[in-house]
Amino acid sequence: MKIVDARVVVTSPGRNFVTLKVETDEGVTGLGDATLNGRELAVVGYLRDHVVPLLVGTDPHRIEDTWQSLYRGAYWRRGPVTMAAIAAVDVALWDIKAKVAGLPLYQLLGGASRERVRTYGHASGRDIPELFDSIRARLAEGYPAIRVQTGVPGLERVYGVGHDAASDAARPVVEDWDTAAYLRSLPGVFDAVRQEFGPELVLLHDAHHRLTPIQAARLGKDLEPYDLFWLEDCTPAENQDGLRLVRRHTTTPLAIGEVFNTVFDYQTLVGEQLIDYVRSAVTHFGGVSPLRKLFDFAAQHQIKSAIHGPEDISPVGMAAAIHLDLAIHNFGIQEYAGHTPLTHEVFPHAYTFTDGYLHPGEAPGLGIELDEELASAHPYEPAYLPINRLQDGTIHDW
Ligand code: EZ4
Ligand code: CO
Repeated sequence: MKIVDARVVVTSPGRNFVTLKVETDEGVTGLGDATLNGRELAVVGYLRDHVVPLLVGTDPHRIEDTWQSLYRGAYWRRGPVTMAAIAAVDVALWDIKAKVAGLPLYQLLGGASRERVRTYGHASGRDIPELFDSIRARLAEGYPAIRVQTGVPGLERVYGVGHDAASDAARPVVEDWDTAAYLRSLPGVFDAVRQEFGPELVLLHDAHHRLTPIQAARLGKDLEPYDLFWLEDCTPAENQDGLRLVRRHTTTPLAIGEVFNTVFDYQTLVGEQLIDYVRSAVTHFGGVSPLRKLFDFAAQHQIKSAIHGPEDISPVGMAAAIHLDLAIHNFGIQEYAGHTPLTHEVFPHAYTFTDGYLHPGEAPGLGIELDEELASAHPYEPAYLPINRLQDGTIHDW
């Protein structure tokens, strides 16, 4: 079997998605997601100009060898553009292999370790009443776990609260930040949520890398009474040493990794068990092959999976995630923000979301297709993630 062509399709059925379609001489095709929110076209160029020409003529069954040749052969290691491009190839080749085998991908990854995949959804509100309405909406959709984000008193516009959480303008929108006000207000928000919704609802919170280690340690301690499932991205975790301090001071579980793209980013965090959940996405981590290896490394330290699943992971990336979630032993939870109805039409899929749980379905391969005609009717639209400024104008981490 040989790869005869590979094409990159960019479509924007609500937001931008980059998809690689690999074609073989036997007519079997595979899809991979290469979407890098706000930097989409960098990955398109990487794939079109430097990866597709290398794929044509190779054997699609040699997934590991192809992965290693793209990773090592580039000489320039790691980074989100490279790893998103390699991820798209890896996932497309797994799709082809599983289709040829006539099996859903999870069967090739060891088979199902559970019946269904638990998810969490997003609730947010500028104030408590708006937040409660949002939580009730997620509960009505069946979500068994909910990420809670709120406005901060005195701030006009906070990331992910009361508007589209990601790429929503052709230039970055400016949002506000004030760490002291946030640290003062958030414990009261969780107190109100617990009083309204009781002790059993599974609650999460994302700090979007905004805190220093000592601030994160304080927040973790202050949130302990509210029994969070996790506190996510409490600090910019590329400073891995900082997590030692956070960890010494709080028993609030920690989740990190959506911006990481190789296992090397996790050496200290996993090796010293400084976190509880690894958050990388198939799409940004070089694909199913390396993410599976990360989960095996994490398992040695009783750390579980929590694959990143915002709206900007395409249904192709989501499908790959759900197959992995079903197969691995140390599954924790799957983020699932859902997609617009038009996105589901552009990417018809076998996976299902029922009562808050996902299942990859039983179609051979990833169980996903791309309606190229519909995709081409919704072309790329320039869009950027917002930026964050303190009240004096200083740029801040998210
Ligand atoms: O900010 O996917 O946990 N989810 C998140 C997301 C990310 C976006 C960035 O593209 O933090 O909302
Ligand atoms: Co996050």
